[in-house]
Parts: sequence; structure tokens; C-alpha cells
Amino acid sequence: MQRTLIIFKPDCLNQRHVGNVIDRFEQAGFTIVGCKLMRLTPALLREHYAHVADRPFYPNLEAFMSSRPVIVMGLEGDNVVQRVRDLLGPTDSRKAAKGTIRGDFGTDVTVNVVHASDSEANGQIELARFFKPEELFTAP
Ligand code: IDP
Ligand code: MG
Repeated sequence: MQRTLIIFKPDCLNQRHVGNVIDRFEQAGFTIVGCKLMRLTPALLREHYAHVADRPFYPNLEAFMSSRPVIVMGLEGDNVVQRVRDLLGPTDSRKAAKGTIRGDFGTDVTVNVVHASDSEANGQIELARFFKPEELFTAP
């Protein structure tokens, strides 16, 4: 069983798509093992987005991601990392196919509904970044 970190980005909450997105995760058979609302600080975002922190768009990304409290979620399931990435579609919502989460609900390359870990190793690192050990539960 694999785990991945999901962040419901500000646009997802503002447009009230959280239920639709969770429905897709549940229909795929994944189990929620952690879930909370939190406001992401610039320090936490700089760590989470270290791979793009020196890009020109980063200040805009940080402002967007800290514009309101977001939902962070741990999901567990068979091959969940790749299967969630497939459900999301590519980073740029404008290039994402209809039927994918970003294709259906996203706006552009920054405002793209959901973050999901891109590897099993990063799933573990990111879950530890956003959750205390006692906030993550064993799937029944
Ligand atoms: P991912 O979210 O699909 O894994 P990453 O390349 O890890 O994409 O980038 C992290 C986030 O940074 C993206 O989800 C998006 O919000 C933002 N981002 C990535 N590339 C661009 C860009 O070229 N312009 C603006 N924002 C970007
Ligand atoms: Mg990424």
C-alpha cells in the first residue's frame, strides 16, 4: 500500500469543488488516512516548492497558495501516487483533458485545483512535512 499527499488548493475551495474531487478519489477506491484545514506559511511553501522556488513565477505561486486556508489530505491505496497524478492530468489545466480533475475544474498552470506527490518517496516526505505522526491513521 502506498501513500500520497494531496493539497486542495485555494481555487478548489473557493469554487467549492472539494466534494467533487473527493468523490473522484473515493470512486477510485482510495482511503483517507489524514485530513485537516491549514494556512500554509511562506516558510512551509518555500520548503514544499523548493524545486521551483527560484523560478520567476514563485512569488505569485506563494501568494496564491497562502491566500486562504487549504485542505491537506493523506490518501492511501494501491499505486495511489501515479493513479492520482493520472486523475489530475498535467500541471497546466489548459492542457489537461476533459474528464481529468484539472481539465474539468482548473484554470491555468498555477491555479490547478490540487497538489499531489510525484513519487512514493516524495509522498512520505510530504506527508511528514504537513502532518504530525498522530494526525495520520492506519486504514481500517
Ligand atoms: P505539479 O503540481 O503538476 O507537480 P510542479 O512542476 O511540481 O507541478 O510545480 C508545482 C506547482 O508550481 C504547480 O502545480 C503550479 O501551481 C506551479 N507552477 C509550475 N510551473 C509553473 C509555471 O510555468 N508557471 C506558473 N506556475 C507554475
Ligand atoms: Mg510537483
